[in-house]
This record gives sequence, structure tokens and C-alpha cells, in this order.
Amino acid sequence: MIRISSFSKILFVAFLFVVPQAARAESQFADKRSEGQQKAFSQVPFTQVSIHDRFWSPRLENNALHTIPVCIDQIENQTGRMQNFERAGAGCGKHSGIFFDDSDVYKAIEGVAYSLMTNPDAQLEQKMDEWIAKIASAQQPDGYLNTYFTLEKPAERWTDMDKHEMYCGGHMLEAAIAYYQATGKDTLLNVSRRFIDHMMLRFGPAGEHWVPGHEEIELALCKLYNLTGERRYLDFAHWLLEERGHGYGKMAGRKWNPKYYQDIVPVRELQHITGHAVRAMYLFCGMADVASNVEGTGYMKALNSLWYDVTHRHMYVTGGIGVAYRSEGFSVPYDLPNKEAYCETCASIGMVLWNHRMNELCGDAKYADVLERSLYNGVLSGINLAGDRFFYVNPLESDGTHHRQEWYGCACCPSNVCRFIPSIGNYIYGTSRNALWVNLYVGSDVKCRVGRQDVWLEQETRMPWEGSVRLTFKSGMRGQLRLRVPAWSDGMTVCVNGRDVELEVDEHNYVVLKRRWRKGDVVEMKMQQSVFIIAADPHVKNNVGLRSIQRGPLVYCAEGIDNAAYDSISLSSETKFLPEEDAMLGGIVKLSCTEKEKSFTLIPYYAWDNREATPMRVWFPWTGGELKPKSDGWSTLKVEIMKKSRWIDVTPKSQQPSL
Ligand code: FUB
Ligand code: ZN
Repeated sequence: MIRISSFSKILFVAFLFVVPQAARAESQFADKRSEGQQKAFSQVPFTQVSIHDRFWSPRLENNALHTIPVCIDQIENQTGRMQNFERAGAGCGKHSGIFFDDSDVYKAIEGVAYSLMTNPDAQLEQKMDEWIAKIASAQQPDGYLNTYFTLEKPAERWTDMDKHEMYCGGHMLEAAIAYYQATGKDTLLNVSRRFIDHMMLRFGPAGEHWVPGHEEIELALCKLYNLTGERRYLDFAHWLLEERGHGYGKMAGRKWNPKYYQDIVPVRELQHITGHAVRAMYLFCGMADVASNVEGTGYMKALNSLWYDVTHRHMYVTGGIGVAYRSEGFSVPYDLPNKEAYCETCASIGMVLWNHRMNELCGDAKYADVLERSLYNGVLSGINLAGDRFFYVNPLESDGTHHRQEWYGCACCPSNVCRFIPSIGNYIYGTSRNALWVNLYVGSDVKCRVGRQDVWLEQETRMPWEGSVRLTFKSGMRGQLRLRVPAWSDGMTVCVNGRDVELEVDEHNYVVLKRRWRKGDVVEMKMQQSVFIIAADPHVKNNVGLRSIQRGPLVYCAEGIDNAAYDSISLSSETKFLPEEDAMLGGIVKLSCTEKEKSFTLIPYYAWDNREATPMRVWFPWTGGELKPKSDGWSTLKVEIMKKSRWIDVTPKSQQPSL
């Protein structure tokens, strides 16, 4: 039970509700029939969510103003990505760049599609239409579409499972669906479906074997199934997943490494994470999607074991994963060095995508907690505040020589950020038969259907700086309002229409408010944002004797530029933390800290390397002392060994899945 009290601060953010353009695009397809694991809720798609948020709106704007233009410039002018399509369409010329560069074009189109919902732009839409025409012209008569093979090795198509033909096809499909949903235009969708038909003619139970070396197509096929209701797409995704673990993997001229490609055992038998991090995340997304539509896959058991393994043994406090530079992947459990951390931005995006699906399936806030951790730390650090510089690698410590770049030879991260940031609307709300779920606290309006009712809810918040949220019903609703209780919330108060109400929190950490909601009803909640001192699992040898700091969903770091005595920063039970609003770095709550006579400043990790180049660290020497929780408002010092953030392995043995 939770204590209800009146709300101390009521926030107001002006907004303009944008009527989703894409609702019109969805009706021509049949209804799908789901037979798999019942979802706790289904996401409300970005087309039905209008964002107006002090933290996120500037990021969406920067994505439109800077990130998308950077991607367009790189794709059209600085690299030959668009020219590859032109040449493949003309049937002559050489391919330039890496063999999977087509995927960056598709990810940029997907990003534009999401962005058009909040930042309509006729010129940009026209440019995308032109790109799509060029892509369509590169499609071969048999439906095949990959500029590298068409221009360089037409006779060697489908001979090397590492060569990303299905990966690129998957990204094309995701872009096509997003663009169709955002604009109602189906040219790219039809091109993608022809390419999928081409694949399905060649591969499948009655055709050749194929193990996609880089997963992606599986989740994209499930999106296509969800859009069209055509079961064959789902079946193909399922078949591709089932191809793994039987020794079918092969490459041209090199030895296939099943560990790296998550191809050691059939996927339902996976228990421990291995190999390339981004591939693993996309694989798990595909497994979750298929499990939610097909009965008896056995995937949920595997996904639960994998989730436990990843989050308790292989995840950084920033929600980043994949420590190893060489493999871009996982190491042995608890091998989590800070300076040498790889933590590819795409892998953190993958964590968001996977944990979102797990939450949809299980309705358990622990998945949204990890999603939020990766989102606000691992993903956001991948882009600078202006939106025009990117990190590929996100270490937790730097000597001042690691900096964001405008682009990379392998540009998977910039293009992934370009599509991910504006898709944030997908992760906020969910609906089930009789409930509206609020999973992330982001200022927004949602218009959706709960059961047979049209529901409109407005959310106002100052997250991630303050844990206060105000929800206003703009329409009536009969049913539950389910509000996620974040793991970092150190006490929560809620009131409805200014009055205390008896509340329940379910076993998965959602507050359940049941009543007949009327237009104008207001729910106000306040989540206490304490400063947590975090100790790592003692197995993490790199963090022995160190502590890190978190407030709300944000992990904090120290940068040399703010701290003359950077090298001597340490923490103890005597350290005082004062959260203070500061206009620097786009507006943040910094932590002004005092430790004996020393003082130092911590900033959110995502904001580092946005000023002059200086060193940075997330973990600090701990000089000890008895740790006594205090409760004095903003300067609360609460000691946690990550048990609230569920990062360290403190789960009682009885609750751990057997591995
Ligand atoms: O191989 C395609 C992408 O490039 C991967 O997801 C990233 O890790 C990078 O290797
Ligand atoms: Zn990447």
C-alpha cells in the first residue's frame, strides 16, 4: 500500500495536440489473430502519442534540425550511400563504402518518419519520396535489393550469411512500415514486401537453410505481420529463429563462429549471453515478438534466463552492454572495465527495444526500469546536446581523449540514434483490454482505445529532474490506470482530484487505480528522487572499492572541466549531495557535493563531452565509513547496493531462474 498525500508542485507545460496523420493508413489490412503468449499490454504507437516535454521536446527538435540533416548530408554528399542506389538502379558503377551501408539509409528514413509526426516538414517528406524512388529503382526484377551485391558480386548473393542481406532487408522493412504509418505512402512498403517474397521463395521449410548473421529481419517481419495480418510473415520469422543452433551457419572463405552469432544451440535453449551485443538484442526482440504470436515456442523461458544473465552479470550501471572491442560483444560474467568499456550506442538502443517487448509481455516494471536506465544513460550519451555529434563507444571513464564524432566509417550508431530518438513516443503508454498503462514519464498526450472506448490522456512532468507527474483525463474512461513505480523511486505519493485514495501496487510494481474516470479527472503523483550511492556486485573486480551515484533514472559522472581537484574526488558516508538546477548543458540538475573540506560537482553521464575535452569518470574511490540512510529532503543520502535498481545480484536464490 502507498500513502496518498496532496501534491506539492503542479506543473504545466503548454502543448499543441497533433492529430495523428497515420491512423488513416492502417485500415486496409486484415485483423491479425494472435495465438501466442498473452501480452500484458500492447504499446500505443508513436502515431497516437504527441510529445510536449521539457526534456524530450528539445531532443526531438534537435533530431529534426541537426541529426537528420547530418545523416542526409552524409548519405547524399559525404559518402556514396545514395549514389549506391542510383548506380544499382542504372545497373552500372562501383559500390562505395561498407557492404551494409544501405541500412543507414533505411534507418534515416525511419527516423524521418517518426520525426514527421512531431515536426511536419513537406520538403523533407519530398526528399524521402525521392530517396524511396531511387531505392525502388535499385530493386532487381526478382525482388532482390542490396546495392553491394548488385554492384559488386551479383553472382555471390546469398552465399555468405555474415553479409547482412537480410539485416539490410529488415531495416528497409522497418523504415517502410514507419513511413507508411506516418505518411500513408506505401511505395517503400511494397518494395520491401517484394524483397521479402524473394527471400521466402528461396529460403524456408521447402527451400534452402539460412541463418542471418546479423539478426534484425525477424523483428521486422513481425512488424509486417502486425501491420498486414499475413501469417506467412510471422511463420518466416519463426522459421528463421528455428534455423539457429543446428550447424547451418556458413560464410564464404572464413570459419563461422556460432558463439559470436548466437548459433550454438536452438534459441529456446539459450541461457547465457554470448557474442555480438547488438545482434543478441535484435535476436531477443525477434524471439519476444514471435513468442507473443505463436503458441509453445519455449522462447519465454530462454528470454527470462538471458535477461537475468545480461542484467545481473553483463550490464554496466549506465545500462550499456557489450564490453569487448574486438567482438563488439560480451565477455565473461562480471568483466566490466570502465575505461575500456565498449558499450556500443546501438547495443543500448537494443536494450530499450528488448526490454520494452519484455514489459509488454510480462507487465513487469523491472523491464521498464532497465529500459529507462539504458535510455537515459547508455543511449543518450551516444549523442551530443546539439544532436550533431555521436559516440559509437560509451566508456564509463576517459582520460579526456574520447570524443564524439560527426560520423563513423561504420555509421550504424548515428543512423540508429537518428531513428531511435524520435521514436520515443512508442515507449510511454500501453493498453490492455481494461487498462491504460503509463510506463515512462514523458510530457505527452495519448489518444488510444481501451477496450471499446476512445481515451485521451494528458501527461505533464518535469522528469527526469523531478519525480512529479500530473495526468489529466481529456475524455472519460471505464477501467484501470496503471502507473509504473520506478525502481529508483524512494517513496511515492498519489492523489486523485486532490483527494487521498486507497492505492494498490501490484506484484509487478504498477500502481493500479480503478474507477470510472471522467473528463477532467486529475491524478497527481510524486516520486521521491533520492541520491543513491551505488556499489557494484563484488564480483566486478574493476569496481572493488568504488561507488557511483544515481538520482532518478540518471547516473552521474565527474568531468575535469567542473572539478579542479578531479583526481582527488572520493566518496564516503560523510559526502553531502545537493541537487541544484543549472542552465549549463541544456539545463540540468547537477549535484554539488561536499566531502570533508573538498567540494566537487557531478553532472548527468549523458551530458559529458559537450564542452572542452577533459577527463571523466563514473566510479569513484570510496573512503568508507558507516552508511546511514538519512531523510532530509533533497539532500537525502540513501545507501543502496543496487537493490532498488535491480542491477546487482541480490535477488534471493529462490527467485532466480535456474540457469
Ligand atoms: O554490423 C552492423 C552493425 O555494425 C552492428 O550492429 C554494429 O555492431 C556494427 O558492427
Ligand atoms: Zn552502432
